[in-house]
Order: sequence, then C-alpha cells, then structure tokens
Amino acid sequence: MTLKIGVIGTGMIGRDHTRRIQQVLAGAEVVALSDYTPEAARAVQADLAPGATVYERGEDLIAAADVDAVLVCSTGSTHEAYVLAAIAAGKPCFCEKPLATTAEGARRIVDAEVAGGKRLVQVGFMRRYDAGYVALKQAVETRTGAPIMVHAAHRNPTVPEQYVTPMAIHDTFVHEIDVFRWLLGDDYVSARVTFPRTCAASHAKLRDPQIVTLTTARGVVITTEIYVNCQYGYDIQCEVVGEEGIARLPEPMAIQMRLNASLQTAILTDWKDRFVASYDTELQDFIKAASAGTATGPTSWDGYMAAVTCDACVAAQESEGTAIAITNPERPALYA
Ligand code: ISE
Repeated sequence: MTLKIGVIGTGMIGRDHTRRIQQVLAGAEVVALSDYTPEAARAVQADLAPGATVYERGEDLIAAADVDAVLVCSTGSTHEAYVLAAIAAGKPCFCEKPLATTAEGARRIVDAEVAGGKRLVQVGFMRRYDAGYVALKQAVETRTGAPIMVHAAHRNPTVPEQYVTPMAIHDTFVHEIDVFRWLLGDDYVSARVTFPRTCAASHAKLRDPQIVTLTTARGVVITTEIYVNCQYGYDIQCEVVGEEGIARLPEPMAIQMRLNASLQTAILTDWKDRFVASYDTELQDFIKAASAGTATGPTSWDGYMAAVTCDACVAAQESEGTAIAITNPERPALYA
C-alpha cells in the first residue's frame, strides 16, 4: 500500500519533506499540498509533486477523501488547529515543532488524542532519530552508570534580526528540552537562566549567550549554553557525566586534514545539514506507523511537556537567576 500524504505549509521544511517523500523514502506519495500563499504550494507541486492537488485551505486538505495522513509544516501558530482537525478526522498527523504555541494548546491536543483512544500524532523532534544521540543513549543506559550531570551547548553562527530572547527557548533550546527527557528517561522539576555579558554581534532585543540549568526529578543537573551568534559554525555539544564514566555525543563525520602546518576538521554551518539523516529516519518511521493507521515516535505528550518546560524557561529568563518550578501533570496511559 502507498500512503497518500497531504502537506500543509510548503515553506522550507514542508518543501524539503515533500522532496523526501517523493524522492528518498519508501511507501508514500504526496497527493495534496496547501499553503498560506497558494503560489508557494503550486511551485512545490510543479517542482516535486505534479500529481498533487493544491488546496487553498488546510482544513479542506485534511478532509479530502484521498488523503490518508497529514504533515503539518506551516507556521507554528496554526499547528494546533490543523492537528486537532486531523485527530477529528481520524488521520495520522506528523507535526513540526512546536506542537502548539502555548502549553494549554498542546494540552487540548493531548486531550483530543486521549479521547479518541489511539495515537495519531508524531511531533517532529528529529534529534531522537540521530545516530549520535541513539548511540549516546545506549552508552548512558549500559556503560556510564547512573547519570549525574549533563553539559551541553547549542550554538548557531548567526540568527536573523527578528530573533529575540524568548526565541532562544522556543525555537532553539526546545530541541535539548525534548532530547534530554528522552535521553535520561526523566522529567524536569526546575529551570534557571543566567546571562553572561551579551556578545557584540547581538542586538538590543536579544540577550546572547545564555545558560539554562534544568534539574530533573532524579536530581540530574543539565547546564546548556545557548549561543546563537557564535560566528564560527553550527555546533551541538553534549556530555553526560555518570557514576562510572562520561559519554560524549559524537561529532558529525568530517575529513581530518593535515595541511599548512595545522590539523583541521571542518565544522558545519547550517542546522539543516547537521540533522539531515534524522529527518529521513523520522519521516520513514511516520510513514510506517501511519500506514497501519497510528503513530509512533515523539508523542503529543512530549510536545506538551516541551511546551510546559519552555514556559518555565521563559519565566526563568524574565526572573534572571531564580529557579522556576516545573510541575509534571499525570501522564495519560496512552503515553505510558
Ligand atoms: C531552528 O528552528 C532549529 O530547529 C535549529 O535546530 C536551531 O539550531 C535554530 O536555532 C532554530 O532557529
């Protein structure tokens, strides 16, 4: 069976996922496209999916009889309504982060999915599919002994002018929020943010860098440096300190050069290149589960917990240096 997919939002990641489905992955085809700007959807249709129907409204795409599953890749503020419509239609739905722009919105999705009694939603937290993080998780579970601390860094070379301080949480640190819950199998109980002096490359509305300290229910302390104007490259670092040893996230594969009296290894500059293989794996996983009428991978609950933690981190930014408590509501049995 070929899974028939409708893609809502054909900007950067929506176009890229359409290319993946049409040219790289097995078992699915894009039969419907929709975008806030219909010309953008028509351009993707012309370039990648000539057989697809273009819909003016995402709701009509979700309702279309020949659409088996939905990809939500539109702007974040529209995600909640589209995911709720897909759940109401009983169609599996892959949603890019954020699941919703508020914790309340993400909770409404959880409640709708629970009421339906089966998993239909996968959230696009692709780092869980990265071979390096998968190996790190295995090392933490079998070799380091129980984790005590995590030291991490999330560095972007530059960000656009409209990127402001809370975006360092919602847009950037959200990946660490999800991947560390998964890596440690633990939940957060508090968040604290401290700011060194702001770097010269930043601007008045962005305090950069910043250091976020998360504490988990089991007492693991995670410090992450978020530095989005680091200039030199796109660099994701993570080291887990355990009772018996330390495990480190591998660097992306790169040729090592001995040249001009120096030892050199290139560093990537674009986040899309850093996790390209994990985007392929997460979407292939979605196709497999959606073909059986369900979803696997990161859940609506994970999307909701990420939203709750983001809110606490933004509150921690605003009350610099103070620990903000994070409450963990009871997890519904659907996500056990
Ligand atoms: C972007 O949306 C991402 O997802 C990247 O992984 C992150 O590094 C970047 O800061 C975000 O803007």
